[in-house]
Amino acid sequence: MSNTERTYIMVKPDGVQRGLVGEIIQRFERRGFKMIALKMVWPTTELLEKHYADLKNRPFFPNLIKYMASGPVVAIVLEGRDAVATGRVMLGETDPLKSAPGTIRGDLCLQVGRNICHGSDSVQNAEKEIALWFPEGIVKYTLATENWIFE
Ligand code: IDP
Ligand code: MG
Repeated sequence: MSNTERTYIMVKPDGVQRGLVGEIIQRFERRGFKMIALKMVWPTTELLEKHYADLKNRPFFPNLIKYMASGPVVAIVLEGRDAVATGRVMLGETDPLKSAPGTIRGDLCLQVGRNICHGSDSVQNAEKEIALWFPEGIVKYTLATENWIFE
């Protein structure tokens, strides 16, 4: 399978509280992505500051960390064809109001500070995020449907 990538997807605290974990996972499963890591974690501010290190000089950074530390998140690693770029397309724009209907943010939320789900923006950042959130590693297995998803 060419262009196989891994991406880090995270249901944010608002997504968990609003009962959207199943809906979000289902969209990726039905698309054909293989889930190779999954856990619930209440992240520390230290972990979140590492995850969002690129944004530390932005005015919204303190609120972002507060929001992300306000409850448990669901951390997911997905594998599949062009997983990083396709994950971002399925997520929609950072601002839910600019997100097309049919995307996760375009269908399920309304405000940038409560945009329910994270997805890695590059293969390099995906690798960093997966190492940060899953130091224990991912699960290796064969997906029985692989030959029905890829020719
Ligand atoms: P992304 O999540 O679409 O990759 P980033 O620019 O990486 O967007 O920003 C990370 C997160 O920070 C966003 O998902 C959102 O929760 C929050 N954020 C980004 N821009 C703003 C803003 O202008 N106001 C409030 N929160 C923001
Ligand atoms: Mg980002």
